[in-house]
Amino acid sequence: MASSWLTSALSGASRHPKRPEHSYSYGTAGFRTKADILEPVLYRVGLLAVLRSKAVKGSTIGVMITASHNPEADNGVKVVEPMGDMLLAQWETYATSLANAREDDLESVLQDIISKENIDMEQSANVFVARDTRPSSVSLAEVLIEGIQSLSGQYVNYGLLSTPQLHYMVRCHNTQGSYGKSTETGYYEKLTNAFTKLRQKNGGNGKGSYSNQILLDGANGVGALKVEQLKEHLKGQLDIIVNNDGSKGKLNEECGADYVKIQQRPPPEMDVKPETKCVSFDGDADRIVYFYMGKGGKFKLLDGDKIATLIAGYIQELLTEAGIQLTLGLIQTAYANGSSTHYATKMLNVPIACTRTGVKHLHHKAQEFEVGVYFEANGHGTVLFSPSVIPKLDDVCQDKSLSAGKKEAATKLRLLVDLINETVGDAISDLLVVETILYQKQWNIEEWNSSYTDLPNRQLKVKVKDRAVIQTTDAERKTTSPAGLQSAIDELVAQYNKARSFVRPSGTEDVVRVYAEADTQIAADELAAKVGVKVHELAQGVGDPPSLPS
Ligand code: 16G
Ligand code: MG
Repeated sequence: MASSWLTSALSGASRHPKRPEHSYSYGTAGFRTKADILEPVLYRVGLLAVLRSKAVKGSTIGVMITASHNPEADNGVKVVEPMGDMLLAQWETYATSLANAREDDLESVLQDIISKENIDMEQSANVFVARDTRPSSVSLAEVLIEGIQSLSGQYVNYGLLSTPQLHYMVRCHNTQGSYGKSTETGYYEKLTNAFTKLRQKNGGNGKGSYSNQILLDGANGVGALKVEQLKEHLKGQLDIIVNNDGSKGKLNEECGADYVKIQQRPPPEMDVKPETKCVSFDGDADRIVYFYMGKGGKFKLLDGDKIATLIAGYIQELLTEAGIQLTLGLIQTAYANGSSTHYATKMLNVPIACTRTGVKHLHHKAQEFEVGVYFEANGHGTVLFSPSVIPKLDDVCQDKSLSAGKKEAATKLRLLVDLINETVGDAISDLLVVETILYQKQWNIEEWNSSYTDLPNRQLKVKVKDRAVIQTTDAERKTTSPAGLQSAIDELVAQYNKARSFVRPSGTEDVVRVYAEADTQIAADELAAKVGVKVHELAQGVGDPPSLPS
């Protein structure tokens, strides 16, 4: 006779049947597709989250319902590990099998996970649930909860949260509050307490051209709502004006960090005056970019690389002032602008590591340093501090034999640790970190932007028969297949100044991505197009090859 949990799980699944024509994959950012085909997936993710919680002896697991920067009609779901990290790779595979299992196979897929992971079905389970502002998220959350309950899991439904807020809640809860209180107020209090103290310490002589005014593009998403709450705790220290707050426009439509980065222009809804500091979040507020309109109305983007170098440079300065030796590293991907890499190594003296695209790769690499700053150029990033860091900082703060200057620098670093959401890139926390540093330096956005000048660059997509024929190595900077492609790229790159180019199969779209940078925009455009033509030629391109700029 089937166990009662199994009967209950299977009968729930039959209420949310999976259609044979749909297939799903738990990719780098969870399941993500059209919202109207996600119901069976949400139910099964409910089952998976309970199993994961049981597998980690009842620690709390998080489930976030969002499709981030995708259009409003899409949705998605991702699972958060007990310390706030992303789901383990092995469990991504289980998630995909569960989501795709035919109803009559569901029992064996569940039994397989239980036996491989040696799960005690008597163990209690707990899941934290949150969602973004998509209209479809409400009913999808109900289906998810049905899945959790069918395996007798406990749950807390936080309703609307940003993705990083949910990651934070999960970590706080599993570390018995040592990371902070697992409430939304606890989140704002932790961040704004650290922010206020750092602001007092940094003093800001008011002589520079720093302005506390920020024009925010909330992507018509959850970040806009959360910033309004943050403002109550900031008590006027920042003057944040929220645009695209969801009151009229659609989520991510002509707004949001992805729009601004790809279109290289401000959202049309925003009235951007020259030199005004602007910030754009994505739909679930785990990405942030800054921008402004420079002289002559030229759009200027300060992306993840600019943010990362600002933060890494600040940490480096404080470590030097405090006389503390820690291994500090900046983790980038091949997309990082060559100027940012050059600036970090030559001017800031911060070592660089490069990983494959995808947040989890950067996150893992950052864990190899005592202080690991990681950012993708698209604006997703944070800082990780190894467990040895806080005791080292506390020692300096308390050492009476050290100078006041050293202790002060260590205290600032200690506060910075509290200001950063280490679980995942967090647009709100990153904004507070950037504003702290700009205030300390008394920089306006133009001064910050001039720390280095991005090399002109171009990205293109090439459609090919099967993008899996493109294989890469060296953190995606070189191709190993198809034969002859890498040598062709090398030859083309050699014809331009300060040039670099790479190609990689996209993880989220059926295309091959081409990146090129060079000393001028014309050169970067030409190089990207020529590399694109080579990809088309050597990897069985579909449709027309990229055309060369005229
Ligand atoms: C996903 C990744 C993002 C990466 C992007 C690349 C996460 C949470 N998200 O959105 O980090 O930059 O994919 O897309 O890992 P691509 O493979 O299509 O270029
Ligand atoms: Mg996002």
